[in-house]
Amino acid sequence: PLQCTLTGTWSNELGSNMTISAVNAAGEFSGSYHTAVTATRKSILASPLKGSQQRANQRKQPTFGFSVQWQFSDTTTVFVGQCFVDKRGKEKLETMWLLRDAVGSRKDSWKATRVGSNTFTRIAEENV
Ligand code: B9F
Repeated sequence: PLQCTLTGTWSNELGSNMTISAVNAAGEFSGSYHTAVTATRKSILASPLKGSQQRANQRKQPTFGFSVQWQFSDTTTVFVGQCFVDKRGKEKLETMWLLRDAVGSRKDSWKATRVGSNTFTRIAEENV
């Protein structure tokens, strides 16, 4: 496509998958995130995501943000990024994320946030 749309199923370099359902006129969307990694023994559960994209359908390469409430831990991740379309029409989501851990007290707050980046590419629904 010439224009990047977030709707669909995406996969990142960690092997995590997310599915974003329709983006509404206000640019808001929701979906489901299935992380491939967790760093604990707890079993992974698909977790809801909610976000919005800037000026949906007016920008070729829109910026967006969304948050994920993990269903198997007390933590939250927010992602912020931009959708790019290369000259072959292939879309990539370049993102950075912050993962907030739940710590017991304010004195432990300094160590509660992790940061990283992920690149997502679109995958066919049947590969999920
Ligand atoms: O691993 C996280 C978690 C929180 C408390 C125990 C486990 C939840 C899943 C986060 C998944 C991250 C990565 N997956 C992905 O696709 S979100 C950003 C990355 N992109 C141990 C203590 C705190 C974190 C790990 Fe935990």
